[in-house]
Order: sequence, then C-alpha cells, then structure tokens
Amino acid sequence: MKASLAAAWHGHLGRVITGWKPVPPNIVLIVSDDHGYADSSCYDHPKEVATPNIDRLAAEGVRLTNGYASACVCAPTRAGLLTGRYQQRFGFYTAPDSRVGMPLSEITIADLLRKQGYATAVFGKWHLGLEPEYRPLKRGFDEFYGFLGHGGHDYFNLDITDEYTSIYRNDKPTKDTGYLTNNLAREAVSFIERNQNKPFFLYLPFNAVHWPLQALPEHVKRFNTGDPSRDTYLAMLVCMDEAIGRVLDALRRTGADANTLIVFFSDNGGAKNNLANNGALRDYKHSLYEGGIRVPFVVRWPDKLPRGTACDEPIISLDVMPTICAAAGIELPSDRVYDGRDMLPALRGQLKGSLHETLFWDDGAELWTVRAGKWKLVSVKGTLELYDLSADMGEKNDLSQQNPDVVERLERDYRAWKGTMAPRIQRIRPAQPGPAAQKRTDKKKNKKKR
Ligand SMILES: [Ca+2]
Repeated sequence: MKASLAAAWHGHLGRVITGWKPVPPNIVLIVSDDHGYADSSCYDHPKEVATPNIDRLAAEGVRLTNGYASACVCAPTRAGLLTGRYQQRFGFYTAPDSRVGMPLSEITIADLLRKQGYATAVFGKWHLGLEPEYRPLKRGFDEFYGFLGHGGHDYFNLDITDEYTSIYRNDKPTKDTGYLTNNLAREAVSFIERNQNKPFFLYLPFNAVHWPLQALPEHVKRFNTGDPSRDTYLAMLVCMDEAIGRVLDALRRTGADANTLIVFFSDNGGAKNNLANNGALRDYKHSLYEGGIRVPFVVRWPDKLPRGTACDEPIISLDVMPTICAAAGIELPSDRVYDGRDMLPALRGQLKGSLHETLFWDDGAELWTVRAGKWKLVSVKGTLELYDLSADMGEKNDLSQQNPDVVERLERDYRAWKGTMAPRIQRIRPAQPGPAAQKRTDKKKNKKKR
C-alpha cells in the first residue's frame, strides 16, 4: 500500500528520480499551551519536573535552545504556525483577533497537505475563529475534536454550552466526559490507527498546561512541592506528557514511527497564573522578554534527522510550515510572501549562515522586539532596551547606551518590517464580544437603565 502511494506521490510531484521511491512522511504537530521553558526535563529544570516522553522526543531528535513562538500569547502564534507567515501580515496581532477569525485569504498547512492526499485532523484548541467559515473543517482539516474559542477550557466540564466552549466533533457540539487532555490523546491515537495506509497530518494543540489549574488526583498526588497550585500544574504537565507517550506508542505500534516528522513546542512562554517556570528567562507570557516567547521546542524524524542533538540556531514557529512542506516535497504557493524557512538544514547542522537575519515580534499595541544574531532590541512602552543574548539570556544588562548604532539599526529594521504588515483585523471587522464581554456590556446597559 505504501509503495503504491509512493508511486502516486511521485506522479503528483511530476518529477521521477530513478531508484528513488519516497514515501511521504507523516506529520505530527504537537503544541503545548503556556508551558514554561524550564518545565520540560530535557531543558534546564527544577528537580520536581519529569517529562519522560518529551525527553524521549529530544533524545531521539533535535532540541532547540533558541526556539521561539511568533507571539507571546496563544492565538497569534497559532495563526503564524498554520500559515508560515508573520501573522501580522494579515492583521492577526492579539488573542481577541481570534474572535474575528483568521482571514480566509490565508492558506493553511492543512490545505496544502490535504491537497497532496494527506488525511488531516486537529484535536484540541482551535482559537482561529468561531464562525462556520473559519472553523477547522473549512481550513484544510478532515476531522476536528476540541473547542473553538477562548484560550482556556475546563478540563472536566465537557458539556455543551456555547460556541466558544462547547466541545465539537467536526462541526457539531458534542457532550463528552473524562479529562480533556486524555480525550485529545484518545482522538489522536484513534486517528493514527485509522490512517495506517495513508500519509497523515495530525495537529494536536493541547490546552494543557493553560489555566484553569485542574488535574486528575492520581497525578496530583505524585507531587509535594509545598505549593498545591504548583503541584496541580505539574500534574497537568505529567498528564500531557503521558498523552504524548501514547501518541508515540501508537506511531510505533502502527509502524509509522521512523517516517514521521514530529514537531513539539509551546505556543508562548510559561504563564504566571498557572505557576509555570521559565528558568533563567526573564518574565512570562504576555511579555516580549525571552520568558514570553522562547519555548521548549523539539523536532524528531528518526529517518532523516540526528538523534539527541541540540540546535542553537534561532528558529521560530513560523518555520514549521515551510519545514513540513520541504519534508513532504510540497512547494509553497508563489502568490504570497513566506517568512518561515525550512529548518531541516539547521537541525542537521548543515546550515550555511543564519536561517533568519532578523526576527520580529509585535503585539499591535505597545510591545515589539527584534532579534538579530546575538542582539535583541526590546521596546517596552516606548523605551528601547538592548540585550546581548549570547552573554545575557536573562536580559539583565541593558546595553543600549553603549551601542547606539545597534539600537538605531535594529529600530530601523523593525520600522521597515512593520511598514509591510497589515493593520489589525479587528479594525476592519468588529469583533463579536465573548460571553464575559457580553456580560459586562449587559451590566453597563442595566446600569444605564437604572
Ligand atoms: Ca498559550
């Protein structure tokens, strides 16, 4: 079956090399949520952290030490991830922009893979639009189990409520029971088992370890840090790690393991409100210091990548889509600009020069930052700070006064980049208020009436 698919694949690409019979790789893209840089035991970590399955990915793949999310909050990172483009190119700057939806002009990685015969599925947190035309089944996915809106979701209450929080199976709300992290793993394992004879793309965006702090008692009782909230966070993390283990086991059991490219990373830095630990990095989610954007990031592809190595090249989540396309032999559409680059040469230690001369982050309001080599320029409410990340990953020593030329160059680079980005989509189309905002509006109205 694999051989005939490979032949069909060959034909599809329109280039045949004698003796070369590629079998398209399966793609598994696992995203954790608000997961601290130090909260994977394959990174510098406190003693209480043990993530044997994430470690297994690292031991059998490449661990990034300068892996970045393209935003310091959830939804914009996901928009950039699925499109391979700075999400600011299409006006997606903030989490509330997810209430408008990712513009329909954007092409997702799932669109491209499905066109090439892949089975495609997303199980978990969508966060890229609520209206029917923005939902997963319209954005390249054959299957969906998860929730559409809001950053967080109750892990135990899986009742049908509203369009933000109901659990959907494909395009219909569905009532479920159990613990959400385990349910997502259940769906992932089933999808892998059902697609043994077809290349597949599994996008598994866990809502773990995002707030609310809710875990299964059997996981909580393993921890005794002295802080019950931190114990609960670690229990949520362990559950997600075990879920990842079940996905890895399913790949092995079905024989898909060696030719499966797995990318794992957190959608932004560890958050303060879930007691995540970012180690030496400064600050948390919502910040453009390293603690908000540098994340645990591992890539594993047993057939094609080194095992157990670390890569120090700055790599950003925008690179995931072009990397997947390169792995699957798919050309990127030529009608638009792609910011992401194929990271495979960097992961193999074969990169000549830099993958990116500059990387940019911008929350559309008051925060922006540029990284160029060892330098990082951070704008915090109009004040510019400069850090040398090669000597100061904790961003403690502001060197802007000593290096005005670097500050000027990086600011100029940022202004030029920003000039090519789009205005926020919310300004084009008014957002639908979420339930919380609606409640506030209703309250105001009632007050006025009184
Ligand atoms: Ca997040």
